[in-house]
Amino acid sequence: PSPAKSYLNIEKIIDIALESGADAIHPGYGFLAENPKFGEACEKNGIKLIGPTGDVIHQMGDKITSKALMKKAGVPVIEGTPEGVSDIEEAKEIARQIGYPVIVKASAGGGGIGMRAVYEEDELVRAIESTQSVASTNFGDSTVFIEKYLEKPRHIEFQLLADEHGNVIHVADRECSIQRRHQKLLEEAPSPIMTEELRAEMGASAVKAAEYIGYTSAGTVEFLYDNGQYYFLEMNTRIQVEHPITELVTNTDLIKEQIKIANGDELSYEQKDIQVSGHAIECRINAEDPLNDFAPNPGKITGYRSPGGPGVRLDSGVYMNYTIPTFYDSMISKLVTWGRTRDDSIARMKRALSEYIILGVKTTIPFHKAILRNPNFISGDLNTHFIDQYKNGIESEMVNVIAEDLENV
Ligand code: MV4
Repeated sequence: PSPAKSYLNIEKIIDIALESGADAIHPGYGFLAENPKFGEACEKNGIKLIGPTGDVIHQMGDKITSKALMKKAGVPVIEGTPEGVSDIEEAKEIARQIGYPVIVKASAGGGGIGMRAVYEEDELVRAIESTQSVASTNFGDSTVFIEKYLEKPRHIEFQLLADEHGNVIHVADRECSIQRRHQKLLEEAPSPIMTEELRAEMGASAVKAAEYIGYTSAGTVEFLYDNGQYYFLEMNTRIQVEHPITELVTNTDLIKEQIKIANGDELSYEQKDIQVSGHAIECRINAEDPLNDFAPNPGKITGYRSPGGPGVRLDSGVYMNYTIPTFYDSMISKLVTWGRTRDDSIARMKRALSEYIILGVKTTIPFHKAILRNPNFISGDLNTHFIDQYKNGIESEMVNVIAEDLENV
């Protein structure tokens, strides 16, 4: 099954929906979720797309637009240029005012493509030109802007639910700092640094953001957190891969809520119903070789045993003898654990990972085992450069883990 023939074939999906009499489609969290063509195709055929409106997806896709809207809404944003920069002298002046380091970002950017940190004025012109060129090639829009560069921020995001009757709530926070090349690998809820006060404050900002733009459905506001301050980064106008950790700590069903919202129902929860209980961790299990730059490793699964037991949730798309195709994203399952405390959740994840056997393809399981042994991870001392920062330690721990696993076969 090539992508053209299956899940990315919009026409075929619409045909199947019409044939089966479905009046709504959940687009998942892949390419269809924020695809305007898919939204239009659904609308044309009288099928409700379970998700936000095309309007807000479009608005939040442009970084300058979304940042300006959030500033107007009263949500903290990172200091920078309010519009695109083209004049080099003006750019230099602004960067001087902000103070180095600054970052040049493409307004149409995404997935970490089209941004460059700049540490001194000498590098500024080249950074602007190269970011413009990358942006033009990748997004067909060369608009760039400048803002203060935060060197080691945390990525903390807030889950939102909004219905078509104007009710908006936040469903608490997730810490997503463990990323590699802008691919999240391990997420947890709540953030290790979260307090009730900070959650109330950041959550209120996230709600304000959604209210201001008239958001509906499930969504996420991403913040960078640095030095006791938080700043709006981006809004994700879809349900995300890591939503299960939120479900486990808040005892909610986010997909059910999305379906109810699309049906015109009111939210099942009020803000006061959302209480965080315990701690959840998600490890993304990808068919990748973590010791070879996370190169995709598709192929046939020749041995399989899944973990289980208390506090373990496995959302999986694979099984014994399944062949992982080359066409798609390499994520094959999500292993999620819940515990009363962060330490309990870590202990359960370690046990679950030790039970989880996947033979025939290399996976990210050894990477997760190594992370869970890292003293800085255990103490909750995280930032978006964590993996780069501890690369050598993580890699040598992976080698140990793999050797230990072989002994235990
Ligand atoms: C930043 C930043 C530091 N300072 N902006 C990365 C994805 C892109 N959409 C925005 N990103 C960043 N923007 C300022 N002013 C650091 C990052 C960043 C990052 C952010 C979230 C999660 C992981 C990250 C990894 C590297 C850089």
